[in-house]
Amino acid sequence: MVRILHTSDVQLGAPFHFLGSKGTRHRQQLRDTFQRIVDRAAEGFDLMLIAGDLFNDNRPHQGTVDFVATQLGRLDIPVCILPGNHDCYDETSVYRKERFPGNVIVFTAQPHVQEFAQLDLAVYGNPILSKQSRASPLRGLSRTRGVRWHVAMAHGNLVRPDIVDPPRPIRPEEISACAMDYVAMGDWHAFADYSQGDVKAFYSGAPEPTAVDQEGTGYVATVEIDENGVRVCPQRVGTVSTQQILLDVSRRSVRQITEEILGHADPSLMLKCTFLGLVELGVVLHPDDLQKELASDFYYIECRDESHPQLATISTDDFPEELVVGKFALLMQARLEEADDDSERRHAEQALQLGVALLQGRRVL
Ligand SMILES: [Mn+2]
Repeated sequence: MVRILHTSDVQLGAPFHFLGSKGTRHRQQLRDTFQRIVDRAAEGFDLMLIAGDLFNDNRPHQGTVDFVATQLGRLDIPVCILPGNHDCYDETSVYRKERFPGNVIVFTAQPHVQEFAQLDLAVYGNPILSKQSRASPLRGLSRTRGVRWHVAMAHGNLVRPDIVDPPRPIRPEEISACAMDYVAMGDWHAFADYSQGDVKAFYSGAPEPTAVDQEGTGYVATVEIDENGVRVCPQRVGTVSTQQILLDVSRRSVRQITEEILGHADPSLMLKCTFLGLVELGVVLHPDDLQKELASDFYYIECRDESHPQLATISTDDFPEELVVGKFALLMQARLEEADDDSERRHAEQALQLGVALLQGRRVL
């Protein structure tokens, strides 16, 4: 039996600007998780495949390159690296500038074929040559070697009816036609099975999320191949999870909204929280302030306000027309109706909420 550990999209060295002061911490988390993947690979695997985007770009700090070399050099099994779109094999490629340990094979030929006689197995793959490349990652790959097992690496986007003309397209019929025993896919960050016909094909997904809206990250794929077939399992390696929630803020105070978000508090969770619904007139939500206030209760929290003021309340007794607040509310309502686009409308809504709150004597700024 041959045992393969398949990972991809680690994106070591990414700056994670969106995480602000926590960016450094997440960069370190990616390293720690990669180190754990290497530990895992040392536990009885015969081969490690990295199906693209190991590095976030072609200009990683020397420390990041040295880290990768040290980690992969600890293994006494071969490691195949396929350049992805982030770390593409162009003139500036990190794989041209740097030397990696002897057990590491970087796939640079078109196509690259590497035979492992002791495993009776060959690995095939096309590196991504430029960030703009639109070529099929599986082009020209077929079982050309006289070994028992055939495995391909492919970094690109599976073509589905809901995704029109993606770059680096991997068409389902190409997967079945290549007749490999296994296709190790990279580029998508969620673990997923896209096997076609007799060919097993999986995205391993990224070991940690690199954005707040990524779901299904945190795994490597472990692959066992023998005469009984190919078995693929996800194995959890990640420490950070992501969640997106829609929060209806209708008839709720800022305090109630805060408490509801805190119900999800988890120091290993990246949470994206979108406010929806019709908020009471004069209740002002400050997503940025909420993010700051709740930052220590989460790995990362992002709040977006997509709620709208409840305009039906303008003509009630709370906003009599003879008072300034009533006149202001009616004026802003007219602005809202005249707004030409979403951003103008949004501005008018925010002005309405803020103005009413201020005219009611609340401290909101
Ligand atoms: Mn990619």
